Formats: sequence, structure tokens, C-alpha cells
Amino acid sequence: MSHSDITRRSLLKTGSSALAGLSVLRLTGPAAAFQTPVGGEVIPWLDQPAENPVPQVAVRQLAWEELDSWITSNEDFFIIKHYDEPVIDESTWSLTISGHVSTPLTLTLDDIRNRLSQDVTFTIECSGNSGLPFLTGAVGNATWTGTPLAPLLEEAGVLDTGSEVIFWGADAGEQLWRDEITVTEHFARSMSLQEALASENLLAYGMNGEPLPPLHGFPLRLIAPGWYGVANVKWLTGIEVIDHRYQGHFMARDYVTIRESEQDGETTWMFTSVSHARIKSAPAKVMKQDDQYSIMGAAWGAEIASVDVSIDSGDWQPATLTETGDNAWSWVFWNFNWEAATPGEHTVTSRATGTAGNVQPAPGDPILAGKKTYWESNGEITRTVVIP
Ligand SMILES: Nc1nc2c(c(=O)[nH]1)N[C@H]1C(S)=C(S)[C@@H](COP(=O)(O)O)O[C@H]1N2
Ligand SMILES: [Mo]
Repeated sequence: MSHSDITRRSLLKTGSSALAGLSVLRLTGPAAAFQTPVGGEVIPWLDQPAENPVPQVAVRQLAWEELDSWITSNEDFFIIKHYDEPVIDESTWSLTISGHVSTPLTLTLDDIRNRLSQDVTFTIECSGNSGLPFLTGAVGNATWTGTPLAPLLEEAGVLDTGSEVIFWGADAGEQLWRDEITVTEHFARSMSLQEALASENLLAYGMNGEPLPPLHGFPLRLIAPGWYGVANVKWLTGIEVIDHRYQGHFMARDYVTIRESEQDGETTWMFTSVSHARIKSAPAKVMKQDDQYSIMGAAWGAEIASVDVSIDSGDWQPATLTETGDNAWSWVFWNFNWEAATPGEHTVTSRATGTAGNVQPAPGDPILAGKKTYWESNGEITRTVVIP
């Protein structure tokens, strides 16, 4: 265990009171492998994201070269919102649990805060990340605090007819349907009752030891570890159990992946609603200290077994996992010693392999080549750098 492991774990356990200890340890120990060393520098990537055409939707993103912390601070955490930020008054806000339940519930924020509290460190990625030229940093890792969802559903008494659970957000906007009907639709997502009952799902009111910040869904959001960002409904106001499939805008029209495949010489099309995360990795930064170059990056979306790096499309070479966390839902950090970095332009590609044998696909892999929509773009990422 490195110093940074110790400080990170104690920080998570004891909160900000451990911050004093953190700086003391950092002074006595070496910097963590993922941190740009004192006296070192980051060589910026030559390829940079395109200008953001929708700053009101993609409000904030991670700048990869600046990645210097395993936990993403609330100030740096990416923000995606599809409608205007809702105005919520904590004193009048409540959460309802309704539909196919024997005992509908209405809970205040205090009711929820007074229940059993649970933490989970979970890396959220927007499923559109890497699918659009300007969306390359829609991923972050935070420790979320909340109350487990399953006991609340049990208390509400889900009826035998209940099969699906909708999570309703307070935010709403206009959606045009078939060029005919305009409705004001609330942001909402659903999952099966069985998926909703997973013990890791939280109704979260805390983010990295602070109340959920307004743009991350204050006062309450769903945290569904292992799911893409879109499932983690912010500004939660209602949980509704229904007896059929929910087909709202963000389930059945937007955030739908369309794949083309050949079956028995015939082209078939598959339409799926974005749901569980997929294995992925990215090179974050090239660091230089004295004359030594190293590459640091992250991998997430599955329990990660290993990460390999390819320079200039050469052979895959193993990277070292330096920060792994203690669950399958948080990203791992990796380092690669770039021994023979020669002056000039080079490409850097990373590839993650999961403990289940799942491998991050190459861009030409049929699963990606046949994909027509930009969601779930988990292919290998290649960055370009110029070594001086
Ligand atoms: N109510 C509501 N919840 C939402 C959204 C939204 O627009 N409204 N955006 C979703 C999407 S697409 C993503 S990627 C994540 C982003 O969470 P963050 O802004 O806290 O990073 O929130 C999800 N939850
Ligand atoms: Mo998203």
C-alpha cells in the first residue's frame, strides 16, 4: 500500500478532518504515481477536443492533462443537464414513492437523511463521452452518500403486478413527437424492478462529503453503480412502480443505441436503450521528469484486470495499475514508463481488459463499426503527443 492509498482511504473514512494528515504524509512520502511530480511537467496532447457547441448541456468536463486526483473534486466533476436547472426549495421538496405499491410514501429530506446511510465510490461516465468531437471528458469519480433504495421499495410494498421502476426528475422541457405533438416532459429514466432492487443503488444526498451540489442534483439523485450517467437521475422527486415498460424520451428516443449487423446475409437493426457501462480506458497525460517520460491514464466501466499501451500502433505493452479502489465501480489509474521516447510526433493508445475476460474494443471492431449512434463509444482512444 502506498502513502497515497493510505491517505485516500483514511480521507474517505474520516472525511475532511483527515486533510491535515494528508499534507503531512505527502511531505514525507513520494508523490503518488498519478501525480505530476514536483519539478516535472505535463506534455499537452496535440489533439484537443473541439469547441463545445452546447455549453448549456455539457456544462463542465474533465481536462485530462489536469487529472491529478483519484477522487474528482465536486468543483471539477463533469456536468451534463438536458433541460434548465430546476429551482428546488429544500423546505418544500419531498420524494414520493407511488404506483403499484401497497403503501405509497412521501418523504422529506430529513426522513431520508435519518435512514441508514451508505457510501459508494462510483465513476460516472456519460454514454456520449468520446462519441462527439467536443465530448471527451464526461467522466468522473466521486464517493456518494445516501440511503439504500431497496429497503424503501420494500417498505412501500411493491405489488406482484409491479415490474418496472421510473425515477422522475424535477427538470422538464419541451419535446416534439412525430412532428405533431409538443409535450412538456420531465427528465425520467426507468429500470426493471429487479435492477432497481440491487443493493448498491442509493438515493444520494452527499457527494465527496458535501451536500449534493445544485448542478449534480440537489437535494437527491439516484446513484446506480455500473450504469451509464443517464440512469443516475438528478433532482429526484418521484419513484413510480409500473406494470409495463416506460418509453419516455430518454429511454426510447434519445440515449438509444442503434446497431447494424449481418445475419444470414441480411441486414438487421438492433435498438437498445443505453443502460450498463462498458469497459473503457483513456491515456490521461504524458509526464516528463528530468529526461524520463511516463504516461498516466484511467480505466473504468468494468472490474479492470489489466491495461496495455501501444505507442505508434506498436505491440501492446503492459501498464502498471497504481490506484484500484475497493470495488468494481470506481476507475483504476495506470502508469506506463515510456522508456524510449524519441523526439517527434507519437501516438499513444490504451486498452483495458476486465476480470471477466472482456476487452475494450478497437475502433474497427464489428460492435463499434456497426454502431450508427454516438452513445456507448467505448473503443480504444488514441492521443497524439509531440516529444520535444
Ligand atoms: N434530472 C436529470 N438527471 C440527469 C440528467 C438530466 O439532464 N436531468 N442528465 C443525465 C446524464 S445524461 C448524465 S451523463 C448524468 C451526469 O451527471 P453529473 O452532471 O452529476 O455529472 O446525469 C444524468 N441525470
Ligand atoms: Mo449523459
